[in-house]
Amino acid sequence: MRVSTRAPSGDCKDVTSASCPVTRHNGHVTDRRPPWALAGVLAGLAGLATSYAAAMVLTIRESPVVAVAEMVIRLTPGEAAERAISVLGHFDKPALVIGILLILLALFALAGRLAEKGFWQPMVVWFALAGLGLGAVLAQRSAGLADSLPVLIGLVTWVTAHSALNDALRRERRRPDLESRERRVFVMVAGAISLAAVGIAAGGRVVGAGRRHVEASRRLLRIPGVTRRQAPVATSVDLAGIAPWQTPNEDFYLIDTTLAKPTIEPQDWALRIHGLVDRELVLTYSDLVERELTESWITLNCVSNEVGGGLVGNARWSGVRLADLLADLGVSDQADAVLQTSHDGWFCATPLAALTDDRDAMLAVAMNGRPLPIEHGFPVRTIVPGLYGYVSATKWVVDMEVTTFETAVGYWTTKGWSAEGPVKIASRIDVPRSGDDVEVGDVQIGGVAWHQHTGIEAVEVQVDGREWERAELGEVPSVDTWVQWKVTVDVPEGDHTVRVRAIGKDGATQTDVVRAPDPDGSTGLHAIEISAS
Ligand SMILES: Nc1nc2c(c(=O)[nH]1)N[C@H]1C(S)=C(S)[C@@H](COP(=O)(O)O)O[C@H]1N2
Ligand SMILES: [Mo]
Repeated sequence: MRVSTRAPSGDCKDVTSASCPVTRHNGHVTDRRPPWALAGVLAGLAGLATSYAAAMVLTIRESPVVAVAEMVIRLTPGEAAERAISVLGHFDKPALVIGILLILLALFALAGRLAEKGFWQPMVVWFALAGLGLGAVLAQRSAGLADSLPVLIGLVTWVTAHSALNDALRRERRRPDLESRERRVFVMVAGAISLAAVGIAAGGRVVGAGRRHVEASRRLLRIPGVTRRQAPVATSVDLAGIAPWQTPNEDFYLIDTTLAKPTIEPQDWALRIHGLVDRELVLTYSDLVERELTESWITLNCVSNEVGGGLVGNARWSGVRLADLLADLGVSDQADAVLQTSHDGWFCATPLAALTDDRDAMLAVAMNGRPLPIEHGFPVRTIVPGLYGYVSATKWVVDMEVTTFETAVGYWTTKGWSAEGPVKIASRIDVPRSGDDVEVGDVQIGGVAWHQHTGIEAVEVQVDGREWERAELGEVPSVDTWVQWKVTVDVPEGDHTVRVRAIGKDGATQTDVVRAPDPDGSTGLHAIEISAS
């Protein structure tokens, strides 16, 4: 008896053609669509699994799917979001994530079906989805490049797994007579990919659980007198668009050489102080917080910051003064440096004088009244007012050797950056933004200026080649923080350049000589272009 050659959908003469969904041999009709769609779904799930595992292992942030969900929430108009939340109750976020996963499954299947048509068709789906994931991940607060890795790893997995499965399917199509054996190849490849994906996701979860545990200890940690809110002690300059005087932890810039941030439980942390001291010390976390705690507003900045750049922030740091600690241990006269090492193996050499003079160099345990965020060095980091981070601000610090600059070098010093890193005076225009159109007449210009441990005496602004005009400064608690400033200038019609310069409390004016950050910090004046009409 002849079996109908009518396909479940459509009819085709050449059952081996790429567009034919039906194969016919030995009198059987087999719909080929499910394997193609299945290949797409399996490959997509494998991609999701590795991206999830990568997110767990590399960062403490959410996986790309959750990032997309959060972006959807952010982009949903308030009213619609509220209605959805009231309908779905507390399940709004899981419901959203499940919804996104279902849409993803459909798109994975679509990519699978498109792969049957040719090599490049599924690419549209691959890259559109990866693009969306990247967009969502990078739109998160204080996202860094590392945050895009899970999406990229997921994409590579998806494409590789999909190609392997499609190869198996194509071979099958070329040799319809070998169907059952080749099917086995497909089943084996699919099985291997599924197993690997489950294994990787589970592995990521285990590693991630360790991270979440440290995050939980961190959140529950209360340090008497330290973990509390406190209003900034500075008077803010009233001009929208200037960086807030106190930088929220989530917005604080991040610089380090490690991809997977160290996760250290406070009870597992210890700092060894040794070298040219009379008495060595191994300090535990409870030893540390039982000592007298200080707090201080300190602006931290990175030597790599370009003129006008954002690698600078100001926070209230709480911790133990290093000067007191080192005095207790008795430091040898020969020493002039402290070689600091972090849990992740990063190291820097810090001028001893900056750790023993009257400034508030400290082993910090809290930032803005919260235990240090993991990525900012939890549970303990060093903060030294007046020095760039690369020679001083060791996150996850576990070792301090009192030594000399003759023998000690830091990680960045070995790469050609200068050994001692005193911060340079700098100023930045935050409003208006370069390229803005403004109205002719009075224009308010504002921003921040800093010269930690020297202090800012004045800030001046210049429109084109005119006279320098003095700005009004916010009041600050000490010379260790940045200062907000603003000034109203008269701007005639046309295009203009506005420049800013700071004058330190030592009387020195910020130089206009342009230098790159390498080897000891950028110099030059920040300038913006505006157009008045
Ligand atoms: N363990 C460790 N600590 C580190 C670094 C690093 O790479 N690893 N980078 C330093 C540099 S170059 C800077 S500018 C500051 C940045 O601190 P933040 O990420 O908390 O802003 O940390 C410093 N401490
Ligand atoms: Mo830095």
